[in-house]
Amino acid sequence: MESLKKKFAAKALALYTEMRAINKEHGERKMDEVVLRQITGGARGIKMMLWETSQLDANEGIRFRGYSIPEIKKLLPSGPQGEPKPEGLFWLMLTGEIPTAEEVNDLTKDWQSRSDLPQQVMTSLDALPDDAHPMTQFTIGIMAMQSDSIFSRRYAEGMSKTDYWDACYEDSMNLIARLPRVAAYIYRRSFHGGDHIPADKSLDWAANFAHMLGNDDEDFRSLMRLYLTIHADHEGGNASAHTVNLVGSTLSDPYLSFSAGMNALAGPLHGLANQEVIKWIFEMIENLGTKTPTKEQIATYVQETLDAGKVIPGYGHAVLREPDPRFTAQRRFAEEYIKGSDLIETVWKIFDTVPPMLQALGKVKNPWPNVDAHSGALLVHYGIKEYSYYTVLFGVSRALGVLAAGIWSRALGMPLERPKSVTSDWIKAQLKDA
Ligand code: FCX
Repeated sequence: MESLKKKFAAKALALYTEMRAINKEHGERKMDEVVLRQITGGARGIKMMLWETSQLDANEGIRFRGYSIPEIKKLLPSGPQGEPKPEGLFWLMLTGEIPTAEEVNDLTKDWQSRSDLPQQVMTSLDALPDDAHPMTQFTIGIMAMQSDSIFSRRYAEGMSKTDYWDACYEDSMNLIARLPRVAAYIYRRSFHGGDHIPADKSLDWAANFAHMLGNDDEDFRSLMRLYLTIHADHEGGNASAHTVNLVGSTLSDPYLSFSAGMNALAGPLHGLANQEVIKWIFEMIENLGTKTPTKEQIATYVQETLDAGKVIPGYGHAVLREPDPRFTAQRRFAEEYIKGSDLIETVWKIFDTVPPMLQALGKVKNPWPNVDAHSGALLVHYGIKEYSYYTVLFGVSRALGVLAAGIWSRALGMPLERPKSVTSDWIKAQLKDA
């Protein structure tokens, strides 16, 4: 895949030079101000990181290199039913350009050629109990490949700083190529008695993943193309992306930094929310004794969840202040491809019910659904009912964004990340002095 690498190298070198000059001339320019609430409140909104691959607007949602989700759906090369191929998004995030169908096909072939798993991945996973959480298996599967890291090997051999991005690119391409196989292996060993399905090298990245999971329905392939595209990146400050960035800044290789990020994605306030949503809906259905709850019944159940001191999974966001366009894209998919699903109707009724109730609490900054509110119901429809697996799918997609961003970081020569912490005594002293 020399064309992608060459194209990236040219763009990265130009930006490296430009940013050096900008830093030199404007390095002391004030770009932000920090208030106490941000220090004690999870660093919300503090601008402290360069992240080329995407940017999040609180009202509009995510843009990948300037393109919104509807634009991506229209412009990127797609599968037979028109859903974008994630390969195209990866290309866009690295180069800033919309690739041609031929460029995307070449990238598919490149990833296929890199996708064979070393035996130690299967051996490591098979040593775990079948019921180990799929996200635990996922990080162990990733770490089992770390001994193959080109970046770590070349660093030990004395690689020059100017070659970091090249080694990082090769590791990232290998890792992305292999992740669907690792993830499918986990799914089949955990939920299908170890009855594994060999890869089909004639298929694109997402369709092959769908195939290895065990569903060759063309609609499911389309869902996987869309799903793996829209979960890929959400700028740099979210917990999984920021973790990959932080760990990568120490020059830990992409296997080490990506697996660290997956441990952040595995938290219920982040990626694990996709399993929590469907678990909460299934519990509601069981509790109410009906698969078609009314909005009034849903409202009662929502109130019980809130009264128990719990959050409503799939709702709220640290940055977004409108319904998440990733939720909307999944809703549009369901409207186009799926008819008569009680579960999906329930997701839509929850969407009509929850926001005013969260708003009424007076403290929730964003009462609207996020990406995780819809995905589970789509997956259940296509037979992926084992919800403890859902965050692995999110993780496979997230690799595209965070690893592309990691290649950018190494190419731009980003330094070790080291923000400042303070003690409560320091804060009190500042207030006294003021
Ligand atoms: N249900 C109930 N209460 C909620 C809520 C929800 N969905 N969302 C926020 N709140 C509460 C907070 O718990 C907090 O309460 P407190 O003051 O008593 O501690 C208050 O509202 C203010 O929180 P807010 O500033 O609005 O939200 P944060 O930026 O702190 O947190 C998350 C954002 C996403 C963590 C929060 O909205 C939440 O817990 N949502 C449910 C879990 C979820 O869906 N996570 C997935 C997010 C994302 F899409 C992803 O990463 O995948």
